[in-house]
This record gives sequence, C-alpha cells and structure tokens, in this order.
Amino acid sequence: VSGELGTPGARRGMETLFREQPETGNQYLEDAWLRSYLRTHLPAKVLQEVDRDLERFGHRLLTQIRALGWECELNPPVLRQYDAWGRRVDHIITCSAWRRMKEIAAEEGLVAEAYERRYSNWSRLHQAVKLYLFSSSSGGFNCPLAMTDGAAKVIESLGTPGSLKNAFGHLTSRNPKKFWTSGQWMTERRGGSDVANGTETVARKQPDGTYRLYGFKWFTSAADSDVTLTLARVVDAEGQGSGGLSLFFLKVRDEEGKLNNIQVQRLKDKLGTRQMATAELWLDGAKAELISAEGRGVASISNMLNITRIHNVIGAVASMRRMLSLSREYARRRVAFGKLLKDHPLHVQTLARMEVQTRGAFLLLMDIVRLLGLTETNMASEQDQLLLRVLVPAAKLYTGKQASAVVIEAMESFGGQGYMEDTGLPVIVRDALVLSIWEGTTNILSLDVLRSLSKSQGQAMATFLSSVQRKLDLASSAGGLEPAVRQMRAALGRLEQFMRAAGSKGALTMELAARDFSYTLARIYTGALLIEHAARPDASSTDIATARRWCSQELCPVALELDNGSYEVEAALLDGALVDGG
Ligand code: UCC
Ligand code: FAD
Repeated sequence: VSGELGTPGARRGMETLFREQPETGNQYLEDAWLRSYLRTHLPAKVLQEVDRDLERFGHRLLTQIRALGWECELNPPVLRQYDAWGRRVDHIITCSAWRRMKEIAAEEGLVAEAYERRYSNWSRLHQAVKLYLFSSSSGGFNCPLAMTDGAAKVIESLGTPGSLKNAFGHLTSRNPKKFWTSGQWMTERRGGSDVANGTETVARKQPDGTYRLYGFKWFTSAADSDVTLTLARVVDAEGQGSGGLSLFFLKVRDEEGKLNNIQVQRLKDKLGTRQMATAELWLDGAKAELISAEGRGVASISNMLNITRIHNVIGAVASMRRMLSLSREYARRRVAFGKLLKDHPLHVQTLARMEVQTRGAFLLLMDIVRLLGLTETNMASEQDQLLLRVLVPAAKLYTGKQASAVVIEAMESFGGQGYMEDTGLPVIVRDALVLSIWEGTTNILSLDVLRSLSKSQGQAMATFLSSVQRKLDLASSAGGLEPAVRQMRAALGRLEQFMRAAGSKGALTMELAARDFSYTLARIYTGALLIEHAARPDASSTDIATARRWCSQELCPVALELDNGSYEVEAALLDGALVDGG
C-alpha cells in the first residue's frame, strides 16, 4: 500500500479526498432556521445582545471547543481502583479536555444563564440555544450540565432552603473555580423505569439529623460530579421502611477529596457517550441530606426529570442539525457519476426529508423552552403550564426517535466514510442512540404523557387542542398553507374522535394506545408550530414547503391504529402470541 501511495497519481487521488472533507464554519451563523426563529420571537433589545453572544460563542466552538470535544472522545475516563500501595482509592481519571469543558461551561454560563434571568422569560431560551450549539462539540459534557441544571431546578423549586444555598450558588456559578456539577442517581438493578418499586437503597437517620445511605446505584452518569440528587427509602432502627421514596442531596467527596463512603464498582462499558464516566456505585453509609418531604421523593425529583428531558430534546435536535450540516457540506464536495451529490435529485430529496424533521423538532424545542421561561418568571398562564407538562415527555420521546432515524440516515449520506470511526460521524450516531433510553424510555414517557393528561382531568388535553386550533386559525389565510391547515384540521378531528371512543373503553385501550397517542400529539403540535412559523409575513417559500411536507405525513397514527383494532383485547392477545413465537 505504501508503494502505491508513493506514486504521483495516487497522491493526486488523496488530495481529491481531502477536498471532500466536510468543513463547517460558525454553527450559529450557518443555522438559518435558528436565526429566523430568534428574529421572529425575541424582543429587539434581547435579540441584539443574544445575537452577539451566540456569534461569539459560535466562533469559540469552532476554534476551541470542538477540538476539546474530540479529545474527550479519544481519552475516555478510566477507573483507578487502587493506588500503588494497595489502598482503595476509586479514582475516576478524566482527561484535561473534559476538565476544561467544565471551566468553559461555567465561563459561558451554560447553567447560570437560566437562573440569572437577565433577559427575564427569554433567558431559558438563550440558555437552550447555547446548549444546542454546544451539544455536538461538548465531548459529552452536555450530560453533566443537564443534571446540574436539573439539580439547581429542584433546589430552586424547594425555595432554596438555607442548607442548600451554598450548593445552589456552586451549581449556578460562572466562576470555573467555584462551579459544581451534579449527578442524578435514580436507577437501581431492579428498575430504572419502575423506580418506586425498584429502589432498594435505604436511608438511616443520624443523631445530627443527617442520613446515611446504603445501597447500590446501577447507572450513575458523570460520576466525577461534585454532588448528586438520589432516592432512598427511610428506614428506622429495625429496618422498617416508610411508604415511598425520599429525595436526598449529597456531596460525592469530602473537602480532602475522599469519597463519601461510596465505592465505585466499575465504569460501564457503553455503546456511546464514552467520553463521560457512567459508574456502578455502592453507597456504604454515604452522608446525605433529606431534601423532600419523607415519601415524596419521586414527585420531588420530577422537577429534575423535566429539565433533563428538555436537555435530551436539545441533544436530539443538535445531533440532527450537526449531521445534516455535515451532510450538506459533503454533498457540495463529493462527486459521483460525474456530478456533485448536491446535483443528484434523489440524494437531495433524502437530505430534504431529514431537514424537515430537524426543523420541526427545533421548533418544538423552542416552544418548550419559551413556555419554561414563562413559568420561571411567573408569566405563564395555567394553560401554559399544563401545555408544558404534556409537551416535555411527548417531545423527549418523539425527538429521541427522530434523532436515531435521522443520524443513521445522515451517516449513510456519506457512503462508506460515514461508517469510519475517525471521521467522528459514528460518535454522533452512537451518542444519539441513547436519547430514547435514558431519562425514561419511549414507552415510559408515553405513559407519562397519559399521566400528565389524566392528572389535569381533561384540562391539559383541552388546552392542547385549543392551542393548536388557535395557531391554525391565525394562519388559515396565509398563502400556500391551505393544504397543511386542512390536513391539520382533519387530524385534530380524528384525534377528538379517538378521545371520545377511548373514553368509553377500558384502561387497556389507552395503555396500548399510549405510544401512538404521544406520537400523534408530537406530530400535530409540531405541525401547528411549523404552520405558525410559515405564516409570518416574511416567511420564505421553503418555510411554507416545510410546513406542508410535515403536515402531509400521517398526523394521527392513533386514530389509524384504533380503526385497525390495534387496541382491542384480541390484538393484545395476538401481540403476546406473536412475541412468544406462537
Ligand atoms: O437516565 C438518567 C440520566 C442520564 C444522563 C443525563 C442525560 C441528560 C440529557 C443529556 C443531553 C443529551 S437519570 C434516570 C432517569 N430515570 C427516569 O427517567 C425514570 C423513568 N421512570 C419514570 O419516569 C416514572 O414515570 C417515575 C419513576 C417518574 C414515576 O413512576 P411511578 O412510581 O409510577 O409514579 P407515580 O406514582 O405516578 O408518580 C409519583 C408522583 C405523582 O405525583 P403525586 O404523588 O402528587 O400524584 C406524579 O404526578 O410524581 C409525579 N410525577 C411527575 N410530576 C411523576 N412524573 C412526573 C413528571 N414528569 N412531572 C411532574
Ligand atoms: P427497564 O425498566 O427494565 O425497561 C426495559 C424495557 O421495558 C424498556 O424498553 C421499557 O420501555 C419497557 N418497559 C418497562 N416498563 C414498561 C411499562 N410499564 N410499559 C411498557 N413498557 C415498559 N440512570 C440514572 O439514574 N442515572 C444516570 O446517570 C444514568 N445514566 C445512564 C447512562 C446511560 C448511558 C444509560 C444507557 C442509562 C443510564 N441510566 C441512568 C439509566 C436509565 O435511565 C435507565 O436505563 C432507563 O430509565 C431504563 O431503565 P431500565 O434500564 O431499568 O429498563
């Protein structure tokens, strides 16, 4: 091979390949869809400042952060369990780039921004956009940031009690020397979905009012974090437990860096997110502070879940956008059958379909963080809050699936190069595949969508429907959108029909319908957002095409499957027989 490479002809061939390497510039400046959203929604003064910050950050990503992210991928964390003298140390060794990411996260206020609220209700959106830009270059550091944000949110929603003021200050600090990250230790061996029944960790109260935790946490990501929130069952001296789980805050290490009666059993050997340490941990008397009412742990940690699930959506949209930007660049350079890929209509159609998915997901994300910003500044109506509660699980589950499909399709758009490890493309693919597993699987999130609706006794569903209706009414006279609005109205009608039909059936119907129902909500709501965006006076023809294409897919799969009898007892029995191989 080296002989062949030595020939002049072969060298020319290599140069051709170099020219094909897709190169992207300032992500912010290149993201026309993002910028058009910001121009449409942000007040002028906020836009001016945010725009400046994002352009600067886009430059920093390009010139500094992306290379650090790649270094994190090349130098995954390792566990050193013993020191040279046989002492158990359980040291998780991270690379310098990973530690630098932590400093950068603080400097850029990637958590702080959301809590300082210098742009009032728009601060959340500003933060989310920065995280969206950061995500694919972060070398997995978006994971600890998600959990840190979630922990800060829990503490804030508890009214930032005196004992947690200091921690809150660290979690939301812009000072790299002060900034802490948090973990989220929920999953145990017997259950990551069914946390309430699967948690075996117990908490024993100490004379000083603190607790000692004993148990085994099966998945703990960013295990190098400074602090964590975790769940345990409070037991008395006889080992008798109270009803539910309780929520605890703990510091992972003491002032001298010694672990808080925690042993690291091993680091997980993961398909992706390998830049970040996910550990199995034994808690052997870890000192902790009870921060929820006893037995209210699951409800209390749900504030964290809703934030980390939004980060999951950010990660999903970011991975789609990143892969597509690279695909687009590649199509402008790579020649096949005598012309550039971008001049092959079938190739361009493949990319355009992914672009529609990505744009839809992006608007859904933006609307969620817009609503979150309103709730955090006491500007949200009751309807806004209900809508947010439904949209978070629906968006998490839907964009997780979109991201898996889009990144795999986008990988194929590079041909064989897409499958080559050192292009970095497989990293994006692997890291995207976890998005539908962690932070609650698709089915669990579908059941959470149902939970959110049933808890409001119909109000959340009514709000959802009227919110979509309002967007359609406002857009109905905009040119070129009529077919999309018609399809949306038809889908809404079928959804309402489904709701009426399901109301007269048993609980099994809704359980079997949960996934299709959640997909329906995500598709319909996203359709309404795309229509709204395309109805702006300065909308372009591609904005209109995006809305039309989105709305021409099956918007109401749940009605279709109801008609197919998929939610009947007989269908469930047949599902069982099919799975059993009978
Ligand atoms: O995977 C993890 C971290 C990965 C790394 C971080 C990545 C971040 C993204 C990075 C960017 C790329 S951490 C582990 C995540 N684990 C899960 O998500 C657990 C999945 N299981 C569930 O979500 C379940 O639904 C449970 C455990 C939350 C609840 O199940 P139960 O026991 O059946 O729950 P209940 O009894 O229905 O709910 C208990 C209470 C209720 O309130 P009350 O008691 O007032 O009626 C519920 O309404 O909790 C309330 N609740 C909620 N409230 C439950 N879920 C929610 C919610 N989402 N929002 C508000
Ligand atoms: P199970 O609960 O056993 O689920 C198995 C399957 O059954 C799933 O497909 C699920 O959808 C389905 N299922 C379960 N119940 C139902 C039902 N009622 N109806 C229909 N289907 C159902 N956890 C943490 O706490 N902290 C972390 O930092 C963390 N980091 C992680 C990092 C990685 C890379 C991964 C992969 C996981 C991490 N997790 C973490 C764990 C993760 O949150 C759980 O794996 C996830 O919530 C699923 O739980 P489980 O693995 O126990 O699956």
